[in-house]
Amino acid sequence: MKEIFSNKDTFKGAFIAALDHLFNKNIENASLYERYATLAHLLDKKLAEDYNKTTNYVKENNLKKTIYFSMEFLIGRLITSNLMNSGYAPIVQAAFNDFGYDLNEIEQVEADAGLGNGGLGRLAACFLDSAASVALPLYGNSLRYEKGFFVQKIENNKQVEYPDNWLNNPFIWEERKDAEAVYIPFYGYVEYTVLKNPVWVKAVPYDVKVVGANNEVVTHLRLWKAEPTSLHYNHDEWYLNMVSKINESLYPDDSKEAGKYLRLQQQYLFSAAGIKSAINEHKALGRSVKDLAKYYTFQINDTHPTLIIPELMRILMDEEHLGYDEAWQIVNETCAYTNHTILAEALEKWNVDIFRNLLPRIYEIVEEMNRRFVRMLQEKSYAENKINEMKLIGNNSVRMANICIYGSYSVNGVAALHTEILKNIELNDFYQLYPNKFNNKTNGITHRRWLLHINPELVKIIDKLIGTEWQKDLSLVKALENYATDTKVQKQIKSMKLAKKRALIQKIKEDTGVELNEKAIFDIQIKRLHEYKRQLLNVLNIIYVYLRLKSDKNFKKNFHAQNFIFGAKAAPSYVMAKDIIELINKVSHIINNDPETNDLLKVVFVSNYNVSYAEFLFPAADISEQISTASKEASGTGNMKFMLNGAVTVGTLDGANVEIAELAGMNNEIIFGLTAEEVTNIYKANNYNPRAIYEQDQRLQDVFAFIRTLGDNEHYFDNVLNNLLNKDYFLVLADFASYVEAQEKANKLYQDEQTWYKMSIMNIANAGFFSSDRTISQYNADIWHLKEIKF
Ligand code: 26Y
Repeated sequence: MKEIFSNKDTFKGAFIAALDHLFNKNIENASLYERYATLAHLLDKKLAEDYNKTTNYVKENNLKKTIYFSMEFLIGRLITSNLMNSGYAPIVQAAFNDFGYDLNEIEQVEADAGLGNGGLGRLAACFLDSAASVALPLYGNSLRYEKGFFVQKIENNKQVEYPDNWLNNPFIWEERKDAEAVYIPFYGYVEYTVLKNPVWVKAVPYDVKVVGANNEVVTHLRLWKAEPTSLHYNHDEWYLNMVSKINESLYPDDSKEAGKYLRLQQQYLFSAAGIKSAINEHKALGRSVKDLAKYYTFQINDTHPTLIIPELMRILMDEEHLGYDEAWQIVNETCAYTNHTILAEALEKWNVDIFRNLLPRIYEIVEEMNRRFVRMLQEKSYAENKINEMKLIGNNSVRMANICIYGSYSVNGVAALHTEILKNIELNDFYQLYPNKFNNKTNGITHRRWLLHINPELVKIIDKLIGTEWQKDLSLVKALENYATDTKVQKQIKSMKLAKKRALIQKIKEDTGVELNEKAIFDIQIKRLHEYKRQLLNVLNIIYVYLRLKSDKNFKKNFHAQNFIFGAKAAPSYVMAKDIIELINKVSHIINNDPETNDLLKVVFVSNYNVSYAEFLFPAADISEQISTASKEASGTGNMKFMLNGAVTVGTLDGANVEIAELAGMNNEIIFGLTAEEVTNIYKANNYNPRAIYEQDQRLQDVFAFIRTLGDNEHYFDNVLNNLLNKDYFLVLADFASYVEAQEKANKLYQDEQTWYKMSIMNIANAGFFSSDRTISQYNADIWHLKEIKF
């Protein structure tokens, strides 16, 4: 294999032979898929060498590992990162040029691995890339979902969900490892700590290689698949159906009881299987379970893998026969927890009956943990109401975050502000109890995908000015600051943006039929649809601008054309979020077809926003919309991708926006709205009156009147409007005036090119901190303490 990728000619020869061998085709008659599959096969085989080398190194040097447990890994297309990180992209590119193949087109044949739905899953994917790239033995652990997060189509202005059958074509990058299968029990009953008569499920690992950048390190992401096993005596319909459901989809509908069982079952399956395979490996290497913490950290990505804590207790006590205290100490030195949520309703809780029924022995262990935890609090003279809030089981539910904090040696938030809110407000009781566990790890993104891959135009500009070393160490991009006011460089940034806008314009034209003006400001909000992210605030301003363009000549004269672009999926059962999608689409049709404003204002909702779409959107943006209600967005990571590609943030001081503004300079972003502290005070005072704001603001009245005309009947968007008037929990109306002002300021600033591109360059130059290489290095320095793989 070695020689195949060593130069263009050997690669060409191998490719021709493989195409013939695999598909009985030649260069001319091979289909796009066959070209792709042949390339992927060859590359995966080649990567196996580095994978084996890495595996052996880690084993022979007895290196500690981090297992990153996450329900989601939103990895997108692997062909992209694998070609780039392995360093073989230029050879393949050259060979394909000779064949008359378009590598880009071939890459696009690969379905996005949509094993996630949002920020948390994409963060996990960036972490895999970064950990391998900084040569740390970190391995992902998750489920092999047969269907990814749904494919979104917009029909009749509404979101419609279609299944994402991403595995329809074989997933070339995975390797099934039968020999490492483990068996997981559900249901049954407990007699003297022994689980009797359980329903056994076989869990088989599928390993997907993760390639470090130019360092020959290849780790893996382990995806578990549930299968029937002969350990279970009766393969009846119920059993087979139960097993087959486990891997069917990510976040199955849990509005009914069966769905809740299924979700908990998914969580236990990948948690228990991951722990079991780590312990099997640990013991096979002749180590004592008492030394587990020396060799593993189990990082818990949000609460979904919480069950590793009681599961590890179970193994240590029931299978390894350690005493409770000794087992607990090991668990407490091995597990670490990352929190990604502030919204109280998002903190996971499981109904006690479901939990106990599905996982009887695990429930007993959680009960015992709870008993000891409560006793400890009592000994410390905690008041009863405090204890009731903090205990692991309360109000008939098992509280996953509480288990995580109690069972972990590290608890981290994902941005400075987020961690402060956790410490001082949301988790303050726990912080007082365990001040040393709490720490911050501000999120990051892999600049390899989110700059090197998606924006070669910008890479070229930077390379020319400061050399190429920054590609390895993104903090060095800071040197670009020296050129912030250089008009020649500013012009280069402007033409980079134009090139990226043109590519996006073409894609949007193909997808939606809407033709965007390339001279306009590209103002983009792409993220999950959630009320706290306030896509609604964006729409209200758009409508206001539209009405003003039609009524105020002076405003129109001074307004620079602006394209507002949205991409967002709403959870299938989230009615309000779906209403907002419909509102955006309705508004866009009216605005885009109004000849009076047509050349100045366009609104586009791109459907099925995913990693691959994101790759077109981030580089084309002038304005990054980060307008969540302050205190609600834990971090955001899209904000960092925009920044790195030279967009200016219009945002609240929320999540990582705070650090973005600090690093790039407050005057290089457009910050508006209530602060987190003000928001908290409004909630505390409990006297927020959105209707009063509405009644005093003619603009809001006009915008609402416009929305009321959109329905099929007069009351169509009542749901949305009444919510704003009567409740407005996310303070949309409170921030409206300030947001309108920020938008006006942005539009004006954009017209002053020297100022705008200075701001843009300052953003790029200060994005170095947001490399996930930095984030991972901090996790390692403070939490994991892994040694580097050094060949
Ligand atoms: C349904 C329930 C179990 C659930 C499913 C998914 C709860 C939460 C999630 C996902 C949360 C998520 O994606 N959080 C985001 O994590 C990012 C990475 O840290 C942050 O940047 C972002 O602010 C946060 O909303």
